[in-house]
Amino acid sequence: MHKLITLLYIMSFFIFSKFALAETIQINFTGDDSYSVEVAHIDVGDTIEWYPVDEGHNVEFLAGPMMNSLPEKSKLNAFNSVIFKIPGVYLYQCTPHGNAGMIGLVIVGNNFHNLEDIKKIQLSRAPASVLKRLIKIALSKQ
Ligand SMILES: [Cu+2]
Repeated sequence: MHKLITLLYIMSFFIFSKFALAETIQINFTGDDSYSVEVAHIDVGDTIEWYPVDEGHNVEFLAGPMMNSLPEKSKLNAFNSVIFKIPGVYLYQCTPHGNAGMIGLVIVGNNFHNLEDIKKIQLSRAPASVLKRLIKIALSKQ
């Protein structure tokens, strides 16, 4: 019995510490018009920070689990930070380079419930093909 209680205690520690220790992931804008991390897998409550290491880029959300309250579009060349509280798949692009394929995915809580909505987003040829590749990567890591 004592062992069971100890085990439960240790398990609860891991479960709660996972929520308590929210992580921050860094993504850079790169010189070849891309994001340094194209597919980010994070937990609910984690933060993503985008750094304007290369000029002329930003972060504009195109889709997410709550279509009527997507994170705000960031300014060009600006640091951007978003805390993700709702599980699901988020799609974003760089406003000037989205049509060239500068897009990224964020998967929050390993939750793909809105993946079909993400696939339905109208994109031009280059980003549509990048999105297919990124979805494959995302699903392979789930
Ligand atoms: Cu860009």
